[in-house]
Amino acid sequence: RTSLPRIALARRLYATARPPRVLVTGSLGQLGTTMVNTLRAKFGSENVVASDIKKPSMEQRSTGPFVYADVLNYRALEQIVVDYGIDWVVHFSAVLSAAGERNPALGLNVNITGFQNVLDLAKAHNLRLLSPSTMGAFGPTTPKDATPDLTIMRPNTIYGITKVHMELLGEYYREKYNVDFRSLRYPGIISADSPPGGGTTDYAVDIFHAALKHNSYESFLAADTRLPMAYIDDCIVGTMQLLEAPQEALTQRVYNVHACDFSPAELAMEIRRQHSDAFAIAYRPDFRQAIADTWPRTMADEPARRDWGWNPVFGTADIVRIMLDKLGPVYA
Ligand code: AKB
Repeated sequence: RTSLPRIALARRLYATARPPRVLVTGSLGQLGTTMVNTLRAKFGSENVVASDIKKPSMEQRSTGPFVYADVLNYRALEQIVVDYGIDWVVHFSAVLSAAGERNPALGLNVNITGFQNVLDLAKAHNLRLLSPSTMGAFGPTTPKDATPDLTIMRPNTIYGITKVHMELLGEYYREKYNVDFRSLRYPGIISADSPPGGGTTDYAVDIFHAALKHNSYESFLAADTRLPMAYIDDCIVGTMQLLEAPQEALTQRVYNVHACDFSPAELAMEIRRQHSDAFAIAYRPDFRQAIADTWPRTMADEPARRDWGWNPVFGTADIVRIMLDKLGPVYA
């Protein structure tokens, strides 16, 4: 009689002591490699399964398990979850804003069907699911400054529409089936380690490569297009914080996160200050300008700070310094 609760207690202790087994989809994208390394450092290499439909480099393959995973194939995903005893999924597979406008069918397929598959998997196998959203979920009628979590959301891009769908469906599964869905609305993410893939904020990475290579850059966004941004380390720390936050701490399931904001002209000015007075920038806005024009200039993120400790530390000048330091040797 007395031993049963003890066994239950021991089982609970064992269950909470064991590190989670995490599957990362789209792990070869801009955020995936850093996120996989961070998860492996924390939970052990063998507990983090990286996946993508692309071939990893020898280095990416050498740090732990890597599997082919097409998010459009529910059964194949399910086999990975079962074979590896997955507890948590970080779902990075997505077609970004510019790529989605170039290929709407692909954007709809990956962002809607792919998400539906991991969400159903989370429901069937009791998984925690973190799937990032974006400032691109806002639209032309959203207030542009200090945009709050709850506001008008009528995006006019495939990316934005699919991400609003993702947020609402995730919340629905949370309410209806108790799926542990979590999401954060990323600003533009800046990283020296992996290239961005088809976004409207890609200019803020491309500009550093061009500055070091040619000392000049042609921006596809206009000089004064202010957008929210974050350095990748802040982004990964925040993503880990939300992923690991106790359920009780979360008062909502989708959170804005904002670190800093700048325009192409301001970024160019800081590059001139830190790198070379002669750095030249020209502006030739293309179709991505129309996308950026519908996004916030700044986002309010108090709920993320309050509920799970979002606290970015890198500002514009820090980002410029780090990017120049990291990429400098590549072009020396
Ligand atoms: C994009 O530009 O599409 C992304 C994003 C802000 O989600 N970087």
